Amino acid sequence: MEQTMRWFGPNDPVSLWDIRQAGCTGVVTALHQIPVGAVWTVEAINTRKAMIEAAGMSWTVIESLPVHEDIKKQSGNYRQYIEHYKESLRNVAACGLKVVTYNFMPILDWMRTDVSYEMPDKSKALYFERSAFIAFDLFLLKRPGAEKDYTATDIQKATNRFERMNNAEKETLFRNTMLGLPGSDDAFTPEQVLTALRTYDGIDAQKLKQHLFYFLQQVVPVAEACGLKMAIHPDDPPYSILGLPRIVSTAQDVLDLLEAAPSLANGLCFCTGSFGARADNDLFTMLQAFGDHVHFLHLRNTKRDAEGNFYEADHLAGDADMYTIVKEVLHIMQRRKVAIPMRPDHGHQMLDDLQKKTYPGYSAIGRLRGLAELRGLEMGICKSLK
Ligand code: DNO
Repeated sequence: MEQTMRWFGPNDPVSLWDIRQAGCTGVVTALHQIPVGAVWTVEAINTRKAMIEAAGMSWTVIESLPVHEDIKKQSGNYRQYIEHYKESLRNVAACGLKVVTYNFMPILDWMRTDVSYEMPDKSKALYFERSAFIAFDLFLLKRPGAEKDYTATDIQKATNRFERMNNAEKETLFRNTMLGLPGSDDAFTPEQVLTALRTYDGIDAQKLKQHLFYFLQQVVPVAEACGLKMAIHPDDPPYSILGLPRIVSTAQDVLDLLEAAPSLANGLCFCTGSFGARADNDLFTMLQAFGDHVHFLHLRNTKRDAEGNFYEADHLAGDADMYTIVKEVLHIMQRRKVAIPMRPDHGHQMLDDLQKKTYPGYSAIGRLRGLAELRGLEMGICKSLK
């Protein structure tokens, strides 16, 4: 696998040299400064590429080339935004890049209730606590009609959970859930979220899928023609939240989107942490089935419990059997004769990083630990296969 780490650009407290010292040959990044929907110019792409190359690495994957909300809703200027997307793809390819990650989650990207959940070794992890999330939805965001999405038991548990929280805990929960998009420092306000949620009235999962399929039918041929691979990131967590449809959560969802635009350029960012947060996703079978379409890997691990909570476990711990997964990835790479880029993800905040301010999940040392473990696992399997 090609070893990479995500870099949020020149403002990231983790430097390119830190990433190089972690043993990476590739960097995963995006032009976060360009507003969603605007064209990425060749000049802007090349400037970023040169920075990465000056640190002795290559820009292996774009994460993400974000999809404008109008495209997801097929509203407003969506046709123009699709044309912009195509132009960005052509520019990216002209600069020699090969893989483009994106997602189709309405409004929000990943969601956690706690970004400094203390582990037994005193490192800090990201955590999704179901009752806290429901409490946020019902009592902090106060989303109209939210009660309809939950059972009476869910609501009771969330009420008890909320009553036990002091004001500081309520504020932290609110801040964590409203963190905004990865790579941005801006949090959403409840009013902004409620207004945005209303714009999805009338868009159910079936409709959102149609919008995704239309988008794919438009952009995949362009990607294919210019030698790019598209890699959609699954929903995180992999189910509907805040009443919004989510449509890249299961094996069936993946089958549907691959069928909608048949091409090897229509592919996946196979995120073991996101898919793995659902007990009914069998990661190994999914990898076997979709191996030809896996163009990027997020190899992180989550630990679920019966209540629907999950935390980010150490990369080789948690519910995903990393040994079986990496072994299958090695088979896929042998068959396809490629090195699939991978990155560790959502490392624990630990050691010196406990004192630093970094993007949640993206401190250096925890990811370095994950990467080192995965690198060793890969080498061990490789040698034993010979
Ligand atoms: C979280 C990331 C996601 C991912 C996007 C891809 O840490 O894995 O935010 O970058 O969903 O578009």
